[in-house]
Amino acid sequence: MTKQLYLVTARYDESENEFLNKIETACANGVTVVQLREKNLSTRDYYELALKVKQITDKYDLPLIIDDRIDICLAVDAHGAHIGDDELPVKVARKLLGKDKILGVSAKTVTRATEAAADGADYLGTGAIFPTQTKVVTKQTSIDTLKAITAAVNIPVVAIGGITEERIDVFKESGIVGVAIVSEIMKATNIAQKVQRLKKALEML
Ligand code: TZP
Repeated sequence: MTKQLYLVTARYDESENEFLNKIETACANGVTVVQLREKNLSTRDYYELALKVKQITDKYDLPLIIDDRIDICLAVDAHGAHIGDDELPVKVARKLLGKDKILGVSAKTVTRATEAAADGADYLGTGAIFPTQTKVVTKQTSIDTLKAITAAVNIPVVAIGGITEERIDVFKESGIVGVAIVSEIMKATNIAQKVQRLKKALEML
């Protein structure tokens, strides 16, 4: 089955228009999901940005997931929200989101993964698999742990962290449904080409 290419956004030193254009290029060239991930915006700014990103994802008929913020997910009627260890308990997040929204949960261990699945997660994000400059990561997640997680749950798992075109091979037979990527796409000099090449690499899994 075709693997998911899950774009997680990051804004660098660029205008909002450039940022939105990058997302649009990625959508036009084959990413299958977009997660808007902002850590330092005010609620109002996050909301306004989410509305703009949703116009793009709607145009390409792609799901939009909002990182960390269930309120913003609901406010802009995004498809779902993604939460990490420091956010609300999974059960509570599920209750707030309702049944119809997608709930993604970060899980680095088998215990966290099985609990999250039991508590209502729709999919898991597991990593960081490789070193990453996008997030401070205290401990990387091994491919063996990733495989143990995919074997332990019956919800989809996406791998994240330092994933590049050249590294996609390592996910052969890992049981993942796809990869989540920030900088390899958002920092690419040619995003259209990068996304197409990542898609090609994913076809080999
Ligand atoms: N969670 C684990 S690693 C990571 C997140 C959000 C960042 C991944 O970014 P990149 O640039 O693809 O390494």
